[in-house]
Amino acid sequence: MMEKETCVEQLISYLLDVLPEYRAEAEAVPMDAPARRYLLRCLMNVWNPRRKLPEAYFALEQQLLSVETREKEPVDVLALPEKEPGIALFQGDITRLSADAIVNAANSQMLGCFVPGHGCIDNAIHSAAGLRLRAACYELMKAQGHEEATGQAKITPGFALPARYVMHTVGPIVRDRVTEKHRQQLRSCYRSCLELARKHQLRSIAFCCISTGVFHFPRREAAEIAVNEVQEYQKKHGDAPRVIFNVFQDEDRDIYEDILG
Ligand code: AR6
Repeated sequence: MMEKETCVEQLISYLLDVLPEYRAEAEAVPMDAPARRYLLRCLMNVWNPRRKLPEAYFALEQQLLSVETREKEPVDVLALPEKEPGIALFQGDITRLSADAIVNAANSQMLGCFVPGHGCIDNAIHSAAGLRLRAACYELMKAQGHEEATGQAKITPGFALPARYVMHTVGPIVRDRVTEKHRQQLRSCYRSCLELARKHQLRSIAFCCISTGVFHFPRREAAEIAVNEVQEYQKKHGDAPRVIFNVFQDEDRDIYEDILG
């Protein structure tokens, strides 16, 4: 592969060809490697899938992202110790997980996060998987013809991620207090993903803490619902996949440690 920095510059240049409105801003970004890499991420985040990129962009992006994926040291989820039969816990970045599927906390547009450099999981997953993920989501959503309902899930390849698939699910948005409907919708997110996993005969699935960030579902209650739904499902289906609860923050780790004993 060409030098990483050259690769980043080439990818920025491809993106600016289809996003000329960002050219002036991009030119003002200093030439140091971390700033240029961040610029690339931001341009990827704002890319509209109707602006056609050349195949060469996707090929080069795949090269860069797969090197970065290796550098982040993928974690084999089947090697994680189990908290109870069929359930493991992992604290850290979900884009490191080498699982059959990781679960993304999406929104109803289901095209990933368009806010440049945003810290949500949707942004992290799309940025690490590459723009073929947004293109794949765009095709699915175009075929569907309407926004994704809360509690449903869709599956795409993982592209440059170490995970084979990504499941995209839309959790409930909590405004002031949690209602029974919110609880049912959150249960449904977990169940829909587990159903998809079984349908695709997957052996492992890593869930993030759906809805507990931007969507404001209280963490403790969300974790109780998540664990309960997974346990019930695994009890009912002998061929249910191994589940990894992926926590990011210490507070969530403590909650899951407590619930899983
Ligand atoms: N790895 C694992 N977990 C993470 C990571 C990561 N790299 N980054 C964040 N988290 P959120 P939501 C955790 O807000 O509440 C997006 O903009 C984070 O600590 O990402 O379902 C979508 O486009 C939290 O526990 O998702 C939607 O518009 C969890 O991921 C909206 O946010 C979920 O936080 C969805 O909101």
